[in-house]
Amino acid sequence: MNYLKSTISELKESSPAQTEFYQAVEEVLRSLAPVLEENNYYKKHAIIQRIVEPERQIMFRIPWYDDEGNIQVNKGYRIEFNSALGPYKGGLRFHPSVNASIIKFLGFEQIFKNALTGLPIGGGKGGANFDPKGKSDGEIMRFCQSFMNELYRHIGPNTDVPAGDIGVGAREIGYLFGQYKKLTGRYEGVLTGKGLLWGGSLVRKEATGYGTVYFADHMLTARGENMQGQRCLVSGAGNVAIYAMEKLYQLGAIPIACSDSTGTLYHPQGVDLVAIKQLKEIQRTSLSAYLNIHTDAHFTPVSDYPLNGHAIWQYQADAAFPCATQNEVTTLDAQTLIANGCKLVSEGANMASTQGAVEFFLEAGIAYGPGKAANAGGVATSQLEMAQNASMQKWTFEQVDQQLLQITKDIYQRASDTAKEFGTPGNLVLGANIAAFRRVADAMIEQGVV
Ligand code: NDP
Ligand code: 2IT
Repeated sequence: MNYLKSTISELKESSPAQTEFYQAVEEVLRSLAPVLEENNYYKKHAIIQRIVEPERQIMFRIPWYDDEGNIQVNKGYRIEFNSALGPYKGGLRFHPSVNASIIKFLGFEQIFKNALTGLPIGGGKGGANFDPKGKSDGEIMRFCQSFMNELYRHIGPNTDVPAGDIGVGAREIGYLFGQYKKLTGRYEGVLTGKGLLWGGSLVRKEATGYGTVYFADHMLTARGENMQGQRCLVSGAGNVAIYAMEKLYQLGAIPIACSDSTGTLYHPQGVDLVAIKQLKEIQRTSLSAYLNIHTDAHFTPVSDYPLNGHAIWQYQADAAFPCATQNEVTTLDAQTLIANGCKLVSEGANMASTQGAVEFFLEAGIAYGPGKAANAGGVATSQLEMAQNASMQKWTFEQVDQQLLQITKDIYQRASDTAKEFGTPGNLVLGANIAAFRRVADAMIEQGVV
């Protein structure tokens, strides 16, 4: 594994202080040992050195006026990481924790995730260190407009197509699209996750959550089981978590807990999804307000739980769906889950589990779907939105949902077959990473040294 050590140490020199990025690279490179060590082909083409370096990184100033008339300044990013398989594609994250490392890890993951879908999309990611919490609608709009004042010159329906991620949903995509249109005079599919009245696709809103549950179902089917009656923990209470819970109910499973940045909600009879949508999608408030509706539920504030673990993973359940953010499942959390009988983890969030937690799941032999395979339904449906925009068509909910189901099945099959090919059946981390890498690397080689 010399190439692993040397790559990481070179990255530490050339791109200092990017911990999350090193973590994402290390996870992929560990899996690639069997393909890299067995022949010289990829080495000869310097594929590893090329694939860890973004094709282009854009960093920019975002000045905007708050409601008091003060000028605020944020930092914006767009990383156009790899275009071997298609136009750069990936979301935008607005969160105070955003920095070059976070955007780079997300962009790196996106290359492989997008490759796994089998669709013609390259990898990119962007965002800003902007905190949408407590901001008025006017402030959100002015921020989005200022963000687009720079971004518009770098994106386009055949070059780079951003979408949502943490802190960026339909409202923000609307303001971003409006400003793009104002600046360019073009009405085109430059963003995905658009509203249904103006070029959006049915099922895109639901796709990541639904897809993560479909992926779980494929893992269970291969083990002769299904989702019926499974008691589930779903972290987060945003776009991915809400629609994961919706699909769980549709498949006869029971989400018994969810969480947000203020704490964890536990409702053993099954979380009331209508109430959650009202609190999180409409009122945009803390989950603790759920107790005003259901006095028998339990809420644990974030501050009441030790730092190296997360309250949601302490509850006994059959399956876990981390759908909030990176590194939200630690080794301690993984041990707790397994000790309590959890037999499936399907990641809606990107890099939801730490390296230690991943190793623990693999050793325990549970069904483990890593984010880049399990949450790819979101970006896949974005590509379906691009296809509808380009052909000026609008498909029905059922047409899109059927394709989403089939794409998640194909991703599962690709990862599972590749794991078998390399003698580690069931190891979907290795299977997903190798299957995706071969597609991207082979396309890069065929396109020459560019
Ligand atoms: P949202 O902003 O809609 O929701 C995020 C949820 O997670 C919120 O409930 C938020 O709490 C909580 N959360 C976020 N960051 C933290 C944190 N640092 N600590 C505690 N809680 C946190 O984002 P999405 O649902 O879109 O994204 C969730 C995850 O899924 C991310 O990892 C994203 O990268 C990944 N993903 C998203 C896709 C998409 O299509 N949107 C596609 C594929 C992956 P609060 O409500 O208090 O803010
Ligand atoms: O992480 C992801 O895959 C996303 N945030 C969605 C990307 C997209 O382009 O739909």
